Amino acid sequence: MKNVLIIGATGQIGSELTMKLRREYPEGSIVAGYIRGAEPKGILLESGPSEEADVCNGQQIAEIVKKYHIDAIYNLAALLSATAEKFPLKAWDIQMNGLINILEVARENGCQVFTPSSIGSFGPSTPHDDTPQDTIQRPTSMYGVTKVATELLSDYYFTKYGVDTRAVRFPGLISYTTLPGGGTTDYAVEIYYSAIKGEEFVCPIGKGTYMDMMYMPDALKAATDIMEADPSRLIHRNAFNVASMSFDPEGVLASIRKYIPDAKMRYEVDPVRQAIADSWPNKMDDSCARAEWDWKPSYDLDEMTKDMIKHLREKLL
Ligand code: AKB
Repeated sequence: MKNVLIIGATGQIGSELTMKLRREYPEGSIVAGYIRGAEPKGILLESGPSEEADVCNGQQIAEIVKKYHIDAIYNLAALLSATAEKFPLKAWDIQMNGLINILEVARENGCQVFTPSSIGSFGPSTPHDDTPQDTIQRPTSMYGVTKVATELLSDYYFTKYGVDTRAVRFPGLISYTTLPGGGTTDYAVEIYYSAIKGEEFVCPIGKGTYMDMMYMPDALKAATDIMEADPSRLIHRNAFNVASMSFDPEGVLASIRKYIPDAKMRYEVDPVRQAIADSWPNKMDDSCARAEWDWKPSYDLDEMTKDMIKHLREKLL
């Protein structure tokens, strides 16, 4: 994999994935794809090519793929779960019509494609503990509906046309570089910012609500390792459960208090986010990813907290 197009390169995952790929493939073109109003800035702009790449504009994507001889596309364009509940048609348009544009371009140009799925692809009837790789997927949110359809459509393009589609089901992702926006798991990032600023955190997710979470370096490793995995070992493709930690708001607060003892939190539960969180797994079983492409995370909750606090202190204080 040498020439890569990242669609959504200025978002939470894209901003860090683009930089990682540029470090790992200095000889290739790692193109930062953005939409108008979310242009790359600073090091992201200066360290490599960038192009306007609207997932809903198949022609625009095809031109970029041809111009840079793109081998792989990371399709990270999505409205996250809480925002998708507000704008379900827009979420459908970006996540489904956008995806089919990408898959068609990939089919015509021989590209590999990564379109992430999520813990959001599961629903209330899914087993919530040790959620298996292959299990019931009947989500009740628009985000979840699009994520299940993403998995199916990506598998379809692989079996029908041989497009090399691969993906993981991301947990809530925690990072200090770019804030997420509109997700159910965003609280697990925001609580760190509040603690560093000495502000009381108002938590929109209720006590005892466990969800899978992951630190960004592990998420980026999952995204690149699955794309480089030996295809002869892959029994699954779209998409693998990947897990590293599971906690509720009390758990992350307790971890932060090991470093910032006076960190404060109170609850003001948002019913929309809470309903989504309640329908998602408490903790996924990722043994297929471990067996088929040697997935292994590096960070647990306390290791992540230590690193987050160190970097956020440098960034914010
Ligand atoms: C969200 O909360 O919507 C996302 C996700 C888990 O996919 N972070």
